[in-house]
Amino acid sequence: MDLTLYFFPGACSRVTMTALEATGVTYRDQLVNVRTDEQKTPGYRRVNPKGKVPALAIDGRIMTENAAILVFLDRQFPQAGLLPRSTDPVTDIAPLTDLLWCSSTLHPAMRQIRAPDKYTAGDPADVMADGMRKFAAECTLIADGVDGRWWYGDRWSIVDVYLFWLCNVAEKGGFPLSDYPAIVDHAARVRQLAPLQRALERERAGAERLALTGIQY
Ligand SMILES: N[C@@H](CCC(=O)N[C@@H](CS)C(=O)NCC(=O)O)C(=O)O
Repeated sequence: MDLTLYFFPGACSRVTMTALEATGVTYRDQLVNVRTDEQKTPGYRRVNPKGKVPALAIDGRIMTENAAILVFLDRQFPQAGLLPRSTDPVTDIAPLTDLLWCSSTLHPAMRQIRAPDKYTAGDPADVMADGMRKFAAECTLIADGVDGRWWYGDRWSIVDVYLFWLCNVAEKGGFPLSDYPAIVDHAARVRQLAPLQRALERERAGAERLALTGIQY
């Protein structure tokens, strides 16, 4: 399978890249410079008409949306254990539910915190405060779910990495993550995961090729 991941260091493509690293598959990476709005150029829109990262080219066909790509990778590379499986059909859907929660609820709330100016032509303070409220409303659930454990129990899954990325970026935007010690502890554990470490290294290499500075790893 020929795979190319379109990514930007620090963006949500970090989760996809970590998943690819966990599978051990060989893939190419292509940095899309979100800082210069490359994702909105006609050239990139020919790759991904939605103008976002991540996008994964699979034998020349494009797949978008983190949640979908992560489920795809889990199905293609079950040995990586990206998501738990169950013979019970309701339990089996739980990981998809969680991925959609990450992408459709947590991500937009986090983005209101991190980039409130993108949502208003006026004062971004109200947008940010609203994002803070929405994110805090979810954090109790996250904290309960990762308190001294991985999200699904004994073993880490890609949902742990997704939650880590969301909370980490929210914190960079000023969210008081230290109010949730269980999440802080979980973040420290996720940071040690070898596939994430390899993804961060690969992000660094990509950024160095373009001489991008100021990216937080
Ligand atoms: N629903 C998409 C959201 C992807 C997304 O918002 N990606 C951001 C980076 S984290 C992006 O490409 N932003 C550039 C832009 O919005 O112009 C997913 O979950 O994959």
